[in-house]
Amino acid sequence: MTNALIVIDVQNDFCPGGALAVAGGDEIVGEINALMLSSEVVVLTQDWHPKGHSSFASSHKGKVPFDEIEMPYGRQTLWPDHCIQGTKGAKIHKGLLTEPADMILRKGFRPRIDSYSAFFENDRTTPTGLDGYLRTRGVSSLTLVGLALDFCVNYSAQDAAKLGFDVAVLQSACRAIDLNGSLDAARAAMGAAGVKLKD
Ligand code: VGL
Ligand code: ZN
Repeated sequence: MTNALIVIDVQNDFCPGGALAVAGGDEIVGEINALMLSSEVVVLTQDWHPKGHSSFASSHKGKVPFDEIEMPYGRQTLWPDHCIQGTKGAKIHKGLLTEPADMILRKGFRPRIDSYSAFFENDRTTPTGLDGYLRTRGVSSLTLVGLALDFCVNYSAQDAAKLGFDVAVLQSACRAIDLNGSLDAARAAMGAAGVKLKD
């Protein structure tokens, strides 16, 4: 049974000083570096939005960050502009090792749809290709870490469980945005999906 470490969105914009800073987002870097060095398969993900992305509040007249709107694929939280392709904010945090990564998967690059999950975009059907990559490498179990626990880690973990992977989320190596109870809701949803929540 091959295990893969999936490191979600440890990027400058999700760390203190970034556009969508997650409290303590940079504190997890050391623990993740150590995990990478002892993992057989390592995948990093990178939130990678074009300018004017539809998940940005600035792209919708009269909307402010953290409002919600109805998109053709369902409800979407609107965010501050973040992780714009080629900017400093989109770069992987400089403390995070990238040499141990076998693959860096970018997501959220389609202008009209967001992608929290590393497996499917927010319509929950458009695949990113990660499922095929992991299966063809013989991976059957996953350890997820990174940012943010209640959004991209949560969506990725639930999708991975639905796809049949044995999934653990290592919470000590995650930090959350915690928007209107989103952290408790995420933990409950991951638990119901069969994701193992580890401290
Ligand atoms: C994320 C909100 C918007 C995340 C990405 O990485 O959790 N959250 N884009
Ligand atoms: Zn994003």
